Amino acid sequence: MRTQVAIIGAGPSGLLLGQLLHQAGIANLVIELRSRAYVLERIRAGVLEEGTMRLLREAGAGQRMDLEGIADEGIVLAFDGERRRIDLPTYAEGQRVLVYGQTELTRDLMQVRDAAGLPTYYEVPDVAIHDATTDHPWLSFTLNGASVRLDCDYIAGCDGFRGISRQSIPPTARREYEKVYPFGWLGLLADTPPVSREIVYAAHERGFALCSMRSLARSRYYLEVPLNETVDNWPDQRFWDELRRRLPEPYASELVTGPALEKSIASLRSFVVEPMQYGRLFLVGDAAHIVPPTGAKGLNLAASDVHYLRSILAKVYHQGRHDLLASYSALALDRIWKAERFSWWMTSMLHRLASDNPFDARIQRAEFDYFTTTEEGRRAIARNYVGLPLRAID
Ligand code: FAS
Ligand code: PHB
Repeated sequence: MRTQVAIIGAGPSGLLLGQLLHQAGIANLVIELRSRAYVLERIRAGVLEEGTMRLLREAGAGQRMDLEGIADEGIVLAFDGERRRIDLPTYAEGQRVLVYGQTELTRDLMQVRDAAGLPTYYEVPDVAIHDATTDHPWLSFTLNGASVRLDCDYIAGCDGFRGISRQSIPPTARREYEKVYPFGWLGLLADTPPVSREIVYAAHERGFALCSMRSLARSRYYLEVPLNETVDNWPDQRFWDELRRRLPEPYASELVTGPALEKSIASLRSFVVEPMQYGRLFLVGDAAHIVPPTGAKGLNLAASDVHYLRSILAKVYHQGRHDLLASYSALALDRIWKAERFSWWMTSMLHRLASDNPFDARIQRAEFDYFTTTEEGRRAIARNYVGLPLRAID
C-alpha cells in the first residue's frame, strides 16, 4: 500500500488533518487503534476557539457545530463565593468561544471523511513506524489478519498521549517537560439544564468546581478531587451535594440535579515534548503535549498543530518548499508553550487542594482579584481564553 501522508490516530487531530490534507489534494490514510464507537464514547473537551471553528468549517465539518454549538461571550470566575464575569468580546477584540462537545465534532469529522471515501482503518492494534529518518518512511500493521506495509512520504503521529508515535522517537532525540498536579477532575454528564449559560470556574476552600454544558438540556460539571479518589466513592447525590457547596449563589440554589449519564476521573498534567518532529514523523496534538483542562486548551492546541502541519505540507507538495519542514516544531511550540502557561496559571489560581499553606491561598486570592478587577488582567484572561493568534506560513 502507498499514500502521501500516513496518519496514526482517528481522534480530532488525525481526522481534522486528514480532511484538510485531502482538500489540499494530498492523499492520506488514517489508522486507528480503537473502534469508532470507542473513540466516540470518550467524553472530553467542550470549548472551541474561533481558530478551531474556522478549521472545522474549512474541513467541511462545521455545519452542525454552527447550528448546535452554543456561543459563549463570557466566562465567570468565582472565588469563595464572589463572582466576576469576564466579557470576552470586550477584552479579546470581539472574539468569543463556542461550546460544542468533542464527541460531536469527532462524529462530524468521521462523517465528512466517510463521505469523501477516504481510507480509514479502525481496530488496528499493532501499527509500527519504520525508517522515519529516511526519505522513505513506512508503517507496518495487521489488517484483516494480513501483515501490511504502508509506504508514505510523511507520518503524522496523531495518536494521543499514550500512543506509539512519541515513544518511537529515541529518548536521546527528544526532551520531555512535565508537571503532574496532585489532584484530578471528577466529571459528570447529566441531562439537566445547565446552571449557568456561561462557563463557571469556581475556586472554593473545599476545592475547585466547573460548570459547563453540551447543550441547553445537557450539563457537564467537574469537581477537583484528591488523586486517590475513585468514581465508586461518588454516588450521584454526593456529587451534587458537593458541587452545590462549592458554587456561589445563585448557582447553588438554582442547580438542577439528575441521574449521571457518565462519571469519570481525569488526572491533570502539563506535558510537552521537544522537538515535535523526528525525520519525516510529525507529532500532532496530545501525542506532543497535554494541558490541564482548566484553560480549555487541549483540543484547540491539537487544531493549531493541524493548522501548521497542513500549511507546511501543502507548500511542500505544491511549491516544493521542503525548507519549511524543519520549521514545524518551532512554529507549533511557540503557541503551545503560551497555552501551557495559561492552563498552568488558571489551574494554580483556582485549585485549593494542592497546598494547605495559608500564604498560598492568599496569593491565589490576590491573583484572582488582580486579574478580574483590572483592565489589563481581564484582557490577559480573555485573550488567552479565546486563543492566541494562529500564524500564517509565508
Ligand atoms: P486523542 O487522544 O483524542 O486521539 C488519539 C487517537 O489515537 C485515539 O482515538 C486513540 O485511540 C488513537 N491511538 C492511540 N494509540 C494508537 C495506536 N498505537 N495506533 C493507532 N491509533 C492510536 N481538552 C479540552 O480542551 N477540554 C477538556 O475539558 C478536556 N477534557 C479531557 C478529558 C480527558 C479524560 C482527556 C484524556 C482529555 C481531555 N481534553 C480536554 C483534551 C482532549 O480533548 C485532547 O486535547 C484531544 O482529545 C486531542 O486530540 P488528539 O490529539 O486527536 O488525541
Ligand atoms: C467542558 O465543557 O468539558 C469544559 C469546559 C471548559 C473547560 C474544561 C472543560 O475549561
